[in-house]
Amino acid sequence: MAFESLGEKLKSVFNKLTGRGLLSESDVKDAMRQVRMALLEADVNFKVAKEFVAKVSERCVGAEVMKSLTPGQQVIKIVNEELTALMGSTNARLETASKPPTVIVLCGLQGAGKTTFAGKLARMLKKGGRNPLLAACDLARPAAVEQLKVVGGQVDVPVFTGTGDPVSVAKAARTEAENKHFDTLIVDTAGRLHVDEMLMGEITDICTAVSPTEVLLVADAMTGQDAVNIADAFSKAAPLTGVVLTKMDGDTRGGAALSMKAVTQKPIKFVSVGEKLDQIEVFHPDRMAQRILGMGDIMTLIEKAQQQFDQEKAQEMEAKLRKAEFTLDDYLEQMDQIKEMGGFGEIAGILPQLKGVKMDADDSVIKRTEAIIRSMTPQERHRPEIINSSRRRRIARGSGTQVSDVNRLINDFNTMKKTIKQITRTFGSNKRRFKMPF
Ligand SMILES: Nc1nc2c(ncn2[C@@H]2O[C@H](COP(=O)(O)OP(=O)(O)O)[C@@H](O)[C@H]2O)c(=O)[nH]1
Ligand SMILES: [Mg+2]
Repeated sequence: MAFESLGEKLKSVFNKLTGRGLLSESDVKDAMRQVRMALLEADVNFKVAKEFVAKVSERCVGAEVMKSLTPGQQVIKIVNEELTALMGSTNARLETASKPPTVIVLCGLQGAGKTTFAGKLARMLKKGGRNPLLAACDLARPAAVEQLKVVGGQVDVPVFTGTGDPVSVAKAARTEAENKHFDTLIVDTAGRLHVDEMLMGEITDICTAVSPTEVLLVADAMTGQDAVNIADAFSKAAPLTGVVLTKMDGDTRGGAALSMKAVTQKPIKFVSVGEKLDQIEVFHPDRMAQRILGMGDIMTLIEKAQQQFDQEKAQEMEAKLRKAEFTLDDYLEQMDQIKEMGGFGEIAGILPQLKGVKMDADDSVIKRTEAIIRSMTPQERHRPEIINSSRRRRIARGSGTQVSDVNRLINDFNTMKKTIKQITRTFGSNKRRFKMPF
């Protein structure tokens, strides 16, 4: 998985900082040296890594962190914010032309994934209600036109083809799009093995001929800093508006994703995460930062949660969690909501902190949990720490379960409570963005 090694290294740096008292300046310095090493090992551009660490260090030795009672969490928060800023802060959306068609030219080296991405983008736009046309302007390889036709067929989007030179085919495709009222034209172009003048000339001419709204460089994330250098070279030949990083499903170390914006000033707009035509993601810097830091895709989880949860109830729950008043009664209520969200397994998949909590929210577990909690006294429900072994035996008897079931429930509850507390602490001061879904 991409970024795994970087994420693990950062986590081990943070682990040394969390769960302890005040941080000294040398603690911070030490941690930042390790963060810098981790970034360089992930193939992040040298200058970018240096500037990143300088920025984070400056904020970390500020009063806000040094005097905080949870300095480790503050450091993670700052790193998270700066990683997000490094990758462009917000999602760079695809522009649309004020007068259709919107023309999107794809360029890049051979094998980068242009043709595959053309199909993915066409599919995504079509699903979003647009009416795209693909244009086969890679006339360098005999099989290239055929390949795009196959891809177009798979996503049910027509492919414009022609013979002659790529520039006139692109021009004709634009006319076709205008006449037949396609709102978007996606132009697939030829690649080369290396950046060379002929290729650059061709891209320049195609762009002049079709006046594109978007010129996206498609680059292989696995090539790390090479991808960044290629983007730089292409931006001299064509009015690049953004970058697509492909093969992010491979074990890329992450350098391309982290350095691209800072070095080239071009935002990453999409990532391609597999060979199948639905394996495309809109690039969100904040989500990527959280993924790198091993916090899971919290925004995705929240979006999912928000569809399911009553907002007010979630806020009430969040307040309770903050005051650590989360009780077994609340737990019982959560079980039903977790079930609505697709079960605990799915949540744990998005939010790795919850992986330790082994809990299936299938009907029988929920029924058993309910039975056990109903057999507890109100005091036991509010202060589970008083539940000793004789109480456990009584509860098991009363609920028709085993003592081991009671033990498991109390353990799960404690783990969940602890984990949730950790998460709220990390994100607690970032209220606007983070709402506890539980
Ligand atoms: N694993 C993986 N393979 C990809 C991805 N995108 C493209 N490929 C593969 O990379 C190869 C080259 O892709 P293609 O679209 O023909 O590249 P082009 O020469 O730039 O048009 C093909 O075998 C694709 O299946 C991706 O995101 N992940
Ligand atoms: Mg191709």
